[in-house]
Amino acid sequence: MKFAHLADTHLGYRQYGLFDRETDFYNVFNNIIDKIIEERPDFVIHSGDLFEFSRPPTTALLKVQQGLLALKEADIPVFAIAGNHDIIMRKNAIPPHVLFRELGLKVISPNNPYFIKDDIFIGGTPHVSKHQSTYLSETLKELDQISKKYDKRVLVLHQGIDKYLPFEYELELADIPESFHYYAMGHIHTRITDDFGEGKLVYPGSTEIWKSDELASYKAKGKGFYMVDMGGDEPEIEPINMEMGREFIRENIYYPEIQIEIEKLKNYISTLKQKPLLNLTVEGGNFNRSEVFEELNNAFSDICLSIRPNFKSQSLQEAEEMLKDAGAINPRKLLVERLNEFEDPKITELGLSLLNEMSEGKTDNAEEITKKFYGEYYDH
Ligand SMILES: [Mn+2]
Repeated sequence: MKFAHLADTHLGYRQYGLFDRETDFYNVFNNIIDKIIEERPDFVIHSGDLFEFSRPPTTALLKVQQGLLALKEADIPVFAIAGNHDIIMRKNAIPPHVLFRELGLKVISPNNPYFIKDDIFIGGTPHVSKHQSTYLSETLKELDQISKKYDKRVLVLHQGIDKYLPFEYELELADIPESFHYYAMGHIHTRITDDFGEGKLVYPGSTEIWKSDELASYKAKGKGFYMVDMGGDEPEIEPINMEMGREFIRENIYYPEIQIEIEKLKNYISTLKQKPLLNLTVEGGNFNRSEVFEELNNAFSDICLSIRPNFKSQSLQEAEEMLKDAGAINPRKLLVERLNEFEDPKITELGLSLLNEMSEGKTDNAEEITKKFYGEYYDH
């Protein structure tokens, strides 16, 4: 008895507003469906964030329809939960997943908290916010009770756990029942496999680079999905790596050597099959930002999909150091004072994280944080 486990496909996400990036996410999804059919599992589990939004673009819906149709023809059912991205934070909210029930998508929800497939218990809950932690622990207790009637038990969740996500978790490891054989997790975009209770706890990770800081873990651990064999006493897991067509280049360039660095990068980029995404930080020495910006644009605009430069000239670095030493102005302290006037810790937290990201020039991170904030608290 084998199944495929994936999560965080984020279909419909248009990174940096680029149509090609939206297509990249679709392409890897298509490739995964083909690979799953080749692997011939008995079923598939998708642990949430199938879509980027609770109201996905039509193309994203179409890609899922085509994928599910192919799996249905291969007689492979799919069990899924909604993640924090594809659910509206409202009671009795309906995720877009329900559109595909006729195509063999079994939606695990408060109304249908579990399914039995060939004597395997597959149960869970859609993403639950930190404010509903009591509901979450009660649901877990109920699932634990019901599942005990079955020999093989799989728990499907889309949550951050304190052990792996210490600053943003909704669930503590201690609150998870230990009686399941496989914990099919979603939410954390890095691949994680761990021993837990009687079995394995697995985050398959996102299938594409959703945020540029996922690059390091992608290089170290790869991206893709897992094949899980439930035949033995303990599940056996095998990572299946998917090739990503497009490269993400993140480099620091020392300004005095900018010409040499540009040539090196151009040579490297000429070896790539697809235009890469280029994330450059120019630092050291005194330089004129707009001149360097133009220089980078001239060098790379035709051969890269996008160029995102950050600049840190010596004078700026020195000024920052001086301010720190003098302790005269503390923008962070001033900001917190003003934000506290809203009397809402969520807003203070939002303001501070935006300050952090934007003072490092990470505008894409700031954009994600803002979207997520509005998605969680104001998307009705
Ligand atoms: Mn996600």
